[in-house]
Amino acid sequence: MVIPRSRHARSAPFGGRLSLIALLLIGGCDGPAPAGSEPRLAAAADRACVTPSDDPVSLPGGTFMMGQEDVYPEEGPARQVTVSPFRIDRHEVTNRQFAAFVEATGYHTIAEEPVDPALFGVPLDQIPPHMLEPGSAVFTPPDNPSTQYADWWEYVPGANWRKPYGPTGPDYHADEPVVHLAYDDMAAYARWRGGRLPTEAEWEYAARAGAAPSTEQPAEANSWQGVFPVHNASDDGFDRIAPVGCYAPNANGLYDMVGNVWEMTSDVYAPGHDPEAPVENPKGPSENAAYDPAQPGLVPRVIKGGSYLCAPNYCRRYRPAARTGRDPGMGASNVGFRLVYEADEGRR
Ligand SMILES: [Ca+2]
Ligand SMILES: [Ca+2]
Repeated sequence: MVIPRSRHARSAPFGGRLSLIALLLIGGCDGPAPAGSEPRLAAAADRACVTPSDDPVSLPGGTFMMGQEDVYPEEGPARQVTVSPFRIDRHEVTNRQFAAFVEATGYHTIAEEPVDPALFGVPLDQIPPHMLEPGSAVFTPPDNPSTQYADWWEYVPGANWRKPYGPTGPDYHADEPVVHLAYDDMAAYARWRGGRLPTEAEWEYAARAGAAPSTEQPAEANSWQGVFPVHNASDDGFDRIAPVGCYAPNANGLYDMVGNVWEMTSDVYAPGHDPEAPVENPKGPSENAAYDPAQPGLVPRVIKGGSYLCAPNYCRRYRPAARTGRDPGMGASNVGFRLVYEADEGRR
């Protein structure tokens, strides 16, 4: 079976596409930045990574304080919300899991398809030719010190989930989270798998696991130690993406909710929570209300929890409340996802 899919019709005008690449670490990230990190490190010898599992964790649901008010403004106001019981993947969706989907369906991801020039909304001769080739945005440390985030994000033709660092880089690692997927790619996988993308409320409830909000950089999460992007100390054992399950799980038994890769949710993004929104199983604002000042003209989706690139001096988003908007029409090398399943639903 070949699952039809299309590039997200509402995404990727020229400015949006460029701004996406520039904003992958995302709006409100404080911090400047000069240069250089080293190639991938092997797993730290003292980190024992669990074997990935297809079995989700059942959560009872409940009432919790969603949001945080002492870090970035888009995370507030905090408010009490309730989510119903559901099940959730123990870890980010891995390349091995996504490969099984591709093998079963023949699915081609959006990053593997040429880019429609019409999506840019400008004359053809104004579009950089390489941006019309299949590809995706890859974190590429600059050769020289820089304070411009556009200097460390690069649109790399040939980058996709199979070749996450581009055509000259290594193949995917089976146990690492799949990256370079657009929203529609994730949704197609979810339909095949019998799950769905979590709402932001479900994701944050699962990630918080009853703990109080903190502003500290967690020890048990793949983030960035040192001054981003000048020096990646890799004290946590990985200077790039880690295989799933190499850090201790949270109190819900979930791995890498915070850090490693950002995780997509089904909510559309607006900068801040609506204090008037429903408190029972909130699903975020309507598409008409979606707005990201950093990406005007797009209908961004909320991504959660930060990535391996989040450092104390830059993008302190290694927290459950952390959120930012993402163009759903294009993937990147630091964004993945996991699925949720209805509590009473069978699973293939
Ligand atoms: Ca790290
Ligand atoms: Ca994560």
